[in-house]
Amino acid sequence: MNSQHIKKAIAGATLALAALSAVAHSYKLGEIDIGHPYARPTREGQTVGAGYLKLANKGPVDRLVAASSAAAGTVEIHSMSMEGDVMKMRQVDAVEIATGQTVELKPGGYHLMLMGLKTPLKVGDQIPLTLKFEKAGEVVVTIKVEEPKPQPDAAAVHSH
Ligand SMILES: [Cu+2]
Repeated sequence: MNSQHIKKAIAGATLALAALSAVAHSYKLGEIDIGHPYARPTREGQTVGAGYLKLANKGPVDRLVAASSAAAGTVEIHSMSMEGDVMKMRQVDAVEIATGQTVELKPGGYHLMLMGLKTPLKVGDQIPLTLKFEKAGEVVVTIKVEEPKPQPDAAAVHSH
């Protein structure tokens, strides 16, 4: 194999990987895996939405420090926690992901607040999102807008 062939083989393998990750809807930035970025649809006139994803870190401790999207004026990193019996949401500077740790941004916990949405989020929409990590740098992922899945457990609890 001459170097030209090797280059072609590498390009082919890279394409195959890209196709695979598109199906799985996950992304990789250095040692950080970004799994399944998604958001819920928003109502007409609602200018704020929330984005969720999973961060798994196999490398040195890192921090998600910023996010931005062409679909929103600004994207803030928020946490949610119970204070007494009230759910409080507040902006945080960063989400730390220790070595070997997986941090899930999910309803009721950390999330990305999409502020100043230009149009409501509709099921099936795909929104670009740039994530910035302190050490790993930046990566662009796609947020998919999905209908909330019915929770079988919640349904069982609510049926009398
Ligand atoms: Cu929030």
